[in-house]
Amino acid sequence: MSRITIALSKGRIFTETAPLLEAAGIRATEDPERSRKLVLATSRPEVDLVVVRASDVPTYVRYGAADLGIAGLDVLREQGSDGLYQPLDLGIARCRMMVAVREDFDYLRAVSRGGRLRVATKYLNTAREHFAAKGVHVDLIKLYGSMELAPLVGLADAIVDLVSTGNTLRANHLTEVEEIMKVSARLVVNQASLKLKRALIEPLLSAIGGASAREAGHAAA
Ligand code: PRT
Ligand code: MG
Repeated sequence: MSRITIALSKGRIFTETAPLLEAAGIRATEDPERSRKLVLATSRPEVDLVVVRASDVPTYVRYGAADLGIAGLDVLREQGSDGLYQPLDLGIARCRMMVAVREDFDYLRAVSRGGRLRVATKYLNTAREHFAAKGVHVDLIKLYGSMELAPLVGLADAIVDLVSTGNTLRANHLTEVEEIMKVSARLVVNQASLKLKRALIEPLLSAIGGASAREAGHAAA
């Protein structure tokens, strides 16, 4: 019998995905937040979960080390989704990718003067495309986290980062000036797996898709 491996990250993606997987009869037999195991068995003997960094999910799926994966649109857009079939918007882990600056920084003036803007981000490709489309010249500074600090200490004029409640920006006297895109988690599938394991994967996609549509309906109600 063929097996299915699903790659996902712990934290908010795992927490918000768990009810959707449950609808497909998939429940992890151990809590990934507590376990040190990286391969988790599930209530379905033919399905395993692999717990990886959020930004590593597309890599596992692209190479077929995982058949399915759950990743934010931020990660997929930044890395490109070549070789990945992207059938489902799960509507979870929602946030938006924003340009933000210090409250006392005049962004419109800086942009209209045509000078170079220093932008710190971990999303280099997405930021480069966004500012190129606007005709704004930028010097990009790659960071791996805590982007919000960069404008406070003079490392950058602006950041490109994810925002959900806006609390982190407010706490650091930063403000949103542009939305780059709305983000939610997507289910991605390895294209060869989809062909070779269609009989296993298609029912999973419809159970997970059905559950996310029901959750969206409840959220809207
Ligand atoms: O933490 P690690 O470095 O391992 O990886 P990661 O940060 O990519 O993983 P994780 O679990 O933090 O995020 C996984 C995915 O969740 C992201 O790829 C997004 O698609 C999605 N997501 C949804 C978010 C947020 N909301 C979010 N608010 N990811 C990060 N944040 C951060 C944001 O970067 C900022 O620092 O939360 C902070 C802002 O939150 P608010 O509520 O204060 O606005
Ligand atoms: Mg994080």
